Amino acid sequence: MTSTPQAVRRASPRKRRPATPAAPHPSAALLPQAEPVRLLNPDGSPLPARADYPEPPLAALREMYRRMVVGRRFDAQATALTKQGRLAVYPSSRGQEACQVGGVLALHDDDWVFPTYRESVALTARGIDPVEVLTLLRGDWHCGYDPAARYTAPQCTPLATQCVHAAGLAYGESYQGRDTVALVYIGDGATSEGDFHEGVNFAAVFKAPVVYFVQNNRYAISVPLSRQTAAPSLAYKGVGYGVPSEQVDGNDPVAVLAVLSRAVAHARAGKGPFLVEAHTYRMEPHTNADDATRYRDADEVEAWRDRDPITRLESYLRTRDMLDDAAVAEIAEEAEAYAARLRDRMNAQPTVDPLSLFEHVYAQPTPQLAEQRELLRAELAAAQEGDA
Ligand SMILES: Cc1ncc(C[n+]2csc(CCOP(=O)(O)OP(=O)(O)O)c2C)c(N)n1
Ligand SMILES: [Mg+2]
Repeated sequence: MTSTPQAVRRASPRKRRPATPAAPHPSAALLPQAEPVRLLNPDGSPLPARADYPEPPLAALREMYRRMVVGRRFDAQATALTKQGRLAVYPSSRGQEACQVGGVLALHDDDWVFPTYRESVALTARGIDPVEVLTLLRGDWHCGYDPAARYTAPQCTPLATQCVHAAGLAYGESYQGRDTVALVYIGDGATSEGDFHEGVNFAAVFKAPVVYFVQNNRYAISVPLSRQTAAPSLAYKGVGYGVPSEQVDGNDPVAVLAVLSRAVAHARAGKGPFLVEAHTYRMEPHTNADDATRYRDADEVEAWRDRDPITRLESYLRTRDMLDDAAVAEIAEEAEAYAARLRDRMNAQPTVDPLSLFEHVYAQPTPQLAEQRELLRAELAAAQEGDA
């Protein structure tokens, strides 16, 4: 029996049209790479070179090392000054030095920095007098340095408000035909604030040249990252606003400088804002007033000690003949002298008059402020009498 035409049709292979390749999703160009960019292993040995993030010049990396070492010594000194009653409070950035210094080195001197309370090391790395940097943290009513002369906004304590300030300044600069870039330092927790989203959105719509640099140090005081976000990376927060982004190993100084340099170049070229998330870790408590043992394990802290950004860069620079024992000792001595000078000058600083808190708030103090001022004045007088 011969087969039916239907059976023949079923047996013959189907001719398929070649599939048209799917167009790339429009957001693909905005998303960060799946893994944080890394150019050094944790032991400082180099990873293969990459075309998208060329290694910064060795001289810049050596200067980065110097500023990181001096910055860490400054940071330890500032913590000690809180114990001596010379500072009201100090948020340490120990462990985050690659981010602190990398952000500054990626900029021109007349680009703007918008720091938070945690960026004292970034500001000293920018060349601002350390006594001026610590003025606010000593409890004074002003930020200590001249923001316009230093192209550096006051250290911002209300979370994320600097995101909108930076968008406005950067937009104003580009509107006036200047190619200034504004770099915003912001923490992981603060990306949950409305001002972060409003700032990023404004900057994107108006193509303001801002680099939003998120130092994800895993905690917002005691709140771990997992309680802040379900996103795979904080850098994903850019895509909804049309902002390209990248994530980087924040304890790899070479990668941090490479990624930030590219982000700054993007903003300076008039392409609008860029978002970088650096994965790093806060080695110390939130501030000297915090007890981090109440919410995190010592093992976790120890694991991050092995990824220290300073020893990582030091061993890399040694293999590239950019550092030897003598140079390391010389930089350590420089850091020691820097801390000693700071200590002496802070000890000579006048104590801040608590009543100055009420000045410069309003031209005409409100009745409530006047009342509070009188209460404080009476309390201080009573305390003085008690001391006598
Ligand atoms: C608008 C506002 N809300 C709350 C606070 C209190 N506060 C100070 S620091 C902080 C945590 C911020 O964490 P993160 O943004 O991750 O920065 P980090 O301190 O880790 O550098 C909070 C909630 C604040 N300063 N401002
Ligand atoms: Mg944080």
